[in-house]
Amino acid sequence: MSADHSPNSAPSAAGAQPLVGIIMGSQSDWTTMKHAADTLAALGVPHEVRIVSAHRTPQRLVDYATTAKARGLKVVIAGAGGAAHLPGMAASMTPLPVFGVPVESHALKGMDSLLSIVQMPGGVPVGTLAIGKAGAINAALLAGSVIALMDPAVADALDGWRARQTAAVAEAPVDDPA
Ligand code: RP5
Repeated sequence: MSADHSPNSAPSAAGAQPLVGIIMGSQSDWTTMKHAADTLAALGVPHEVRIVSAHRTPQRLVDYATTAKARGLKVVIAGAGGAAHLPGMAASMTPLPVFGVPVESHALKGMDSLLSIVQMPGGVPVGTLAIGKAGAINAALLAGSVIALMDPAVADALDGWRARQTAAVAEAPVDDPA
């Protein structure tokens, strides 16, 4: 994996074919979407990260979504906030599974993002995750589960991730868990 996970960075592993594309509507979404990139990196899933705005760069969105499958991507993770049309528009232009992450907005705390992403018309699915960090992590875990169907190394990494998560949960609470 590359250490540079900033939006518009090169594919995550030098020379590796990205299997998951992470797109987001704005640089301001990166704080949230970085959790998806970090989780994919932990699973060893090659990925790419791009800023693609449904409203500010519509042609970039068309180009990205219509070429995603041919470029070898297997899953798209799309994060956006407010009038969050990016995941749905991406889903309308690619047959790949699209997981949508509602980014927490200032005005409405991400409820606008959530409803914009989840209320897709029948026939154009977006798998919608939770608002914010948890949604970004879970989108990456779901993407990893898809890749694991065809990649035993990723399946093993996913099993290990779950086992470590379980092992990290204490039997009983303490006053100061620092
Ligand atoms: C959306 O508008 C982006 O996904 C972002 O969450 C929100 C605000 O964007 P900025 O004004 O911070 O660029 O398109």
